[in-house]
Amino acid sequence: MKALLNEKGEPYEKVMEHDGYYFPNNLGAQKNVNVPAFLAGLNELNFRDDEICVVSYPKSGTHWTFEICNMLKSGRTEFIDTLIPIFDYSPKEMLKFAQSKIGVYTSHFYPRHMPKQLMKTRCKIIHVYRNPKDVAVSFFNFIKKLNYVDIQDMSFSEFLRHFVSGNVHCGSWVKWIEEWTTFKRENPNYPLLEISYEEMKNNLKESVERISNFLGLDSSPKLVEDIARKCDFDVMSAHKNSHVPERMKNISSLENTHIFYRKGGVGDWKNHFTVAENEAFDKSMETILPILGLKITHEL
Ligand code: PPS
Repeated sequence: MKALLNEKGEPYEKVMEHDGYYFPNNLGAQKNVNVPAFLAGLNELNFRDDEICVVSYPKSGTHWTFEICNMLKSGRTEFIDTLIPIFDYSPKEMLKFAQSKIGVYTSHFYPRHMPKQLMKTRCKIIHVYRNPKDVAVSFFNFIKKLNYVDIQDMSFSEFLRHFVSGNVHCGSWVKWIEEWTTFKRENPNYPLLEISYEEMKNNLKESVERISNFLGLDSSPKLVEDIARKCDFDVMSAHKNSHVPERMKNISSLENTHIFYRKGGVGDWKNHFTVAENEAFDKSMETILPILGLKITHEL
């Protein structure tokens, strides 16, 4: 167990440090879990090769991409109204339910922490990524809503410093992206699609089509169009806010709000970063972004 400290030296969130990664303290919806034993438990799960996993650094479009994949796979434009299956947080019974009914998962893990059988079976992986400035803003606003994180008095400026140095759960954005881009480079034949939040925002229909093609599904143009319409932020967030899962109460005291849906746009960082912070952030990323090899878009 490790406490992430704020700039006054006080703990603001508890994480589990293991193998170079900050796992959440509520792995599998349980407290103080032994991380190696938890990962070994995930390694016992078996997967079919038509199953899919969306991997992402937090706040990059996980829920959005999950719903799209589920609709494409099922051929029906129905949302999943429970908390989505995620290897990091879902209780075992939820993952088992997902295995029997859905076959689409999500995760914020590094490649080496993913369930071994999923990788061995070569389940399709979709890596959704988002520009780090909007990720930082979304992350900050999200964890303010969590009842187990104590950042009510923290400014965005302070949070940004923690985000940049990797003093947040799941660690540094750069390191996370590096881990997955390295995996892709070293495993060029692994079925993995990289898609950006901004690309989806810019043209959702085309993005749904791209995901469908990658999954090898022969989706009709009507299905693709219906999914794009249904997963538009306004439509999707309105549905989610009127179907708040019961288990949300375990993580947030906000009532009648689906805390995973906020503004759903590109460029909200402009309302949070000062000019100086923006310049410093750009400078710190100057040499790193080209090495990561992903097209990062900060505005549309
Ligand atoms: S999490 O907690 O890591 O799983 O969060 P994640 O789902 O990755 O990201 C949450 C952000 O995605 C936005 N979102 C959407 N944007 C556009 N269209 C749709 N349909 C959509 N659904 C979710 C959500 O609002 C969060 O971003 P912010 O910027 O905070 O609004």
